[in-house]
Amino acid sequence: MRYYPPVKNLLACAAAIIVSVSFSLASAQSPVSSLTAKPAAHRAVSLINGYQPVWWKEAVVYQVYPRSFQDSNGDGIGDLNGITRHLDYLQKLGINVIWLSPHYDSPNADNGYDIRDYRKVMREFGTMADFDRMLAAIKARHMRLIIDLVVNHTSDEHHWFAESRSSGNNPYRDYYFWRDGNPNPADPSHPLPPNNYPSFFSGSAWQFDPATKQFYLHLFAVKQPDLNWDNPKVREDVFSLMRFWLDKGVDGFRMDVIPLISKQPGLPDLTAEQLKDPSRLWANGPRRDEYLQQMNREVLSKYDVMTVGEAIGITLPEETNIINSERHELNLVFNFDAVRLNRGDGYTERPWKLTDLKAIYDNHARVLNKTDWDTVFLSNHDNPRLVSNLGDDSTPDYRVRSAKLLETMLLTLRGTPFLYQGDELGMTNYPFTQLDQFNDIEVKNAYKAKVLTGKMSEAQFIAESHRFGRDNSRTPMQWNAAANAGFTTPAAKPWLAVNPNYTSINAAQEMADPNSVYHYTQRAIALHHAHMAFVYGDYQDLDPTNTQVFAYTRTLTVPGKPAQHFLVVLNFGEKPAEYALPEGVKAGKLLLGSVPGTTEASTATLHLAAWDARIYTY
Ligand code: TEU
Ligand code: CA
Repeated sequence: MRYYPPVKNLLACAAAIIVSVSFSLASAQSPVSSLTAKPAAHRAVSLINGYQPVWWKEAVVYQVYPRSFQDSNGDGIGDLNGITRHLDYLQKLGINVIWLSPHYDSPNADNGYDIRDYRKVMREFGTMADFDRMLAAIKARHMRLIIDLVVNHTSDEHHWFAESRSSGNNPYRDYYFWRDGNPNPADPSHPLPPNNYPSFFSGSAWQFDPATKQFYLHLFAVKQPDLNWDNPKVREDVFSLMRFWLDKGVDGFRMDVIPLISKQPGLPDLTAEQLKDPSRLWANGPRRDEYLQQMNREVLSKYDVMTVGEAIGITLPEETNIINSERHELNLVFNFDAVRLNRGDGYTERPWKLTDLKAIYDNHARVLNKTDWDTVFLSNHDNPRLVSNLGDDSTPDYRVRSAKLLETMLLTLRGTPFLYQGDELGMTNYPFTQLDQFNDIEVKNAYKAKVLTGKMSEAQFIAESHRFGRDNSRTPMQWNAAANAGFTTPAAKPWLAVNPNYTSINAAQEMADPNSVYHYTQRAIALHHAHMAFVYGDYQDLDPTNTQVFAYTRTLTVPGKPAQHFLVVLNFGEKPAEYALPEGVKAGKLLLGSVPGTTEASTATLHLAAWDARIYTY
């Protein structure tokens, strides 16, 4: 009997093992992604290396930022029909779950993270019929779709907020946080904010509303008022809109800033120390787990879904409360340790060493239990381009190699990998030189707060925003070398400028080049799917103190079968390295190498070129 056939239906297979009969494993031949929907509680499965096998643990996820993926109608804005057009591309790449950034009706103060109507599709993105067609086309390819759930806040144009702000005794008043201001001795007609909370997007987190002469709380933009989850009616309304999309057939949610839904009781002032904390640990309150458990009980447990929470403002040990499967909250969280490794406060750079990165994954392996599951997340729409951030985009050759190295890491570390659109092409940061090239509210607000107040020079501000600004990863997908990179029609004006390097970095060219980042990523994804050791295998860092080479093994042992051993070696930097493997580990058969022409195999000493990445089995 085959215990873990590559890219096969593990659940059906495991179930077959349990009943231990010799019926045909035909049911195990379908891909993982075609599992029939069944609530987790009803599954009878045997564990693999102590882990309960589930489709979302085996998935490779790809994030689509719809505004920047593909414009189908020449208005310069990406849309749902544009996504549908490229589903074959995504299928060929090998991913099996799409995470769609917000597609709901929104005035776009924060590109859709400010929702006006949760049951409508954003007009610029298309219609509900377009959504349904896209979803059906995704399912027809045996892929799945998770959508963004942004429910810490709404748009100020949501009808709940319109009602809420209209009077102090409106039934929706308590859907948001309204507070009296503090007296302002210097100017009694302009009260001061109720407390000293800063907004994530600069300035105070409180906005005075003249209609009722109170302030409302907005941890993000002024146009993103925070919902009051302490009000049970808010929770019911959110659960209801979740059911609306689940009943349509979506396969789960990525949950925006989910730890923030519970606030500190009484909203006390932050201490000086809390105010300085760049990870904002003050921002999540004591009822978070209670609310997530209620959401699980009343909604999530009734569907076969994947849920991933954006774990902003919480520590790794705290995160395990959310992802521990016995606590029935969410499946996964995004942990920011790696992606913010090189970041100080705001957009400032913090020097980092490879050993810091290793320590993160080592720590995850130690802190997370068999009942938990990790994500591997190195980039998204809020962070710089992967290759520009952690690799080297200074020469074409290093760009390609370091992009491949980072994709290798993403697809072989322990946890469900999340790829961000364009990283499979090695797309880079944009060469920003001036403020008017940015669209992002985070940058615009920071400019007002920092440069216009004289706290920072214009030049330094542009340099920092170029390094870490969110628009770096939001420039349009580079599909081909035609004008506007094939993102929109040549005559249109894209909502955000295309990176000028599109003539040399684009999908068409990379699909024609067997040595491209695209083909390499495709092969790395195929390896991830083919060998369950990359999913359920143990992780062992071979050399935690080595400052240049990151070498680790993934090992899967299943009773009665030979163990599967994989070795991943990553040379982080341009300096070549001779690397002697420790006792007991071999570079056996070479499965994948980032440098074309590499043949080195069956050896205990490796000769690594600049940004060399290799995957071996032994
Ligand atoms: O992001 C929250 C978050 O992590 C950001 O505040 C991030 O720390 C910052 O932008 C980094 O510079 C989520 C969404 O992913 C983001 O796009 C939204 O703007 C934000 O929530 C508000 O919904
Ligand atoms: Ca469009």
